[in-house]
Amino acid sequence: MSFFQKAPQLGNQFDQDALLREYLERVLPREVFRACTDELRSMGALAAGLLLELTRLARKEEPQLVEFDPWGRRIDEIRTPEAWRTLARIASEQGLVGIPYEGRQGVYSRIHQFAMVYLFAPSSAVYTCPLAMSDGAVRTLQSHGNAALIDRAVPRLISRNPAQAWTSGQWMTERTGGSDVGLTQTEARQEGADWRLFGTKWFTSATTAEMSLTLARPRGNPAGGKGLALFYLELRDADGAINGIRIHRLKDKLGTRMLPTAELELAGARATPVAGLSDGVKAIAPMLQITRTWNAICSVASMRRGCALVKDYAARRVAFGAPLSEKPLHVQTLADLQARYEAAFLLAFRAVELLGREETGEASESERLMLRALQPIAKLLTAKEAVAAASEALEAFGGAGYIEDTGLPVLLRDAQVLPIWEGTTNVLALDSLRALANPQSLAALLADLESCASAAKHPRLIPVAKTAVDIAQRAASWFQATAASNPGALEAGARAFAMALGHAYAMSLAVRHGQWCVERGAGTRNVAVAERLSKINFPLPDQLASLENARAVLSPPPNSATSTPSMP
Ligand code: MFK
Repeated sequence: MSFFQKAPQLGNQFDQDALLREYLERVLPREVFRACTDELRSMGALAAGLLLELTRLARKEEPQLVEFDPWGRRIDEIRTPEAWRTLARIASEQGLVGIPYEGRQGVYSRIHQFAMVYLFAPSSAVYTCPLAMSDGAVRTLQSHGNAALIDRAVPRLISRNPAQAWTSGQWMTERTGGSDVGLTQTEARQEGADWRLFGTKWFTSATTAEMSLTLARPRGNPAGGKGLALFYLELRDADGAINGIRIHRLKDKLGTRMLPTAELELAGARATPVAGLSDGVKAIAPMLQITRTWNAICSVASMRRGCALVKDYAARRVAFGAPLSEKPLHVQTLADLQARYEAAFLLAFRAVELLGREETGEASESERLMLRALQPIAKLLTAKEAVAAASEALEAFGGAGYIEDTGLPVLLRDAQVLPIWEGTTNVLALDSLRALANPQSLAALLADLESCASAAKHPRLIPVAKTAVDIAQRAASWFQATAASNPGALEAGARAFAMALGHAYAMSLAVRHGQWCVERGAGTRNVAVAERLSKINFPLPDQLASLENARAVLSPPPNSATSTPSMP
């Protein structure tokens, strides 16, 4: 008789997600939890049904750039499939950008929003990208208080009416690079009352947006990030004519292929300064803080999707005489995936909680400092974890995980962008040093970590709490000693430092969550998660080989040829 493997199945992604429900019950007042439940459940159903089908359709028909109309006029139009546009409609109807600005759940509105985003993201064909940038644009415009731009753009960006809703781009990357934004070459020239932009943007994500925030250097300004200014522009006028922009091509990317990412030229695009004519990097930072939070939540959502698929499949797939779910080595692998996902979840949502408190004026000074430090740490750790998890999840399917029409490989390809865009792991590690340069920030983070760890009463949680505090204190001691004495070693250890500190903090959050679950009679599953996390090693910076060793490893062998290798 022929044998066919069974495909993994997804049920309602809210009902099947024990961690999400426990977490929301813990952090939300009962009436807020009740108020959000119906919406979350219906998003959970969409994520396993209609959205999943739209994603499958969107993948079949990638966006196309149409440069000219049939009569030779330049139109620079990006055509997206019907499925992508339906995803856009659903996102706006569900208020995925609007929820925190509507503020129905007060200080909990960001948790409400990001719980919805978390359910939406893995079935969204990466429509989360334009949403993240739109959210970041609202926050940026509001934080600069430019009333005319706020009145014009914000109601559209947060609209639940798809016919009125806009999305925003965030054009920061040029040929000079995506990390060192101070090298931006785009020039802003004043012509009468107008500002016009001239330059090339090398990566612009979701270029179908109606507006964008971008950086340009007003003519005569000095080099570097301080000489840049933040500009607002609209891509088309009321008649649909493009605003001095030429779209050169769509990027041929490893993943996120449903998302139109373009290389474009600003050839006199009309633009408006958002916040003065200098300090552009600082002015766009509010955008980064929001999009990096989206990135962390989308990373966690990707990990959750991998876990859900793999767990379901393991119960169906029989090999060597038993379901995979009964095989000891497979059980170990799946438990690692699940525990690491739960740590990432708690870390990312902690950043969300603090963001909500900051935006509603409820955050204390220590919470504000902690949030600033936690954002880069949460972004970098969850993104790295998401790639590793996607790779492991594919492997758990054997060969099927490598076959396109199972829909599995896209999980890995789309995850790989998460540690790249919105700042690479190393750039974010350096940003965490920037944030922690204020000694009160590290003190605030450590105090919160210790407070979470001190929730441990269950005998199995007490040693986990101790491990979390020990790791954090060792990381902090290294940071304080090295920052004062050896900037080179500080930079070289920044990634290990941020990862270890993030892991220790996540462990302390898992301790607090595990204790809460025990106390409400929900069993010891979360205790087991915390115990497993305490066995995972993230090397501390003082355990790494030194920078001198790294340089020695990379030094040319004696008498080596000096010819320059070329790309294939
Ligand atoms: C799924 C959801 C994801 C959505 C994805 C959307 C699509 C993605 C499209 C993109 O990827 S867009 C490109 C994203 N690009 C980046 O994230 C840039 C990465 N590079 C950095 O973040 C660099 O660290 C940075 C450009 C900020 C370094 O520039 P500088 O000019 O060397 O920064 P500097 O001089 O240290 O800081 C300038 C000011 O900004 C300082 O303030 P002061 O002038 O008051 O001292 C900094 O404190 C402030 N600043 C820098 N980073 C900050 C910040 N403030 C708050 N938060 C930050 N993160």
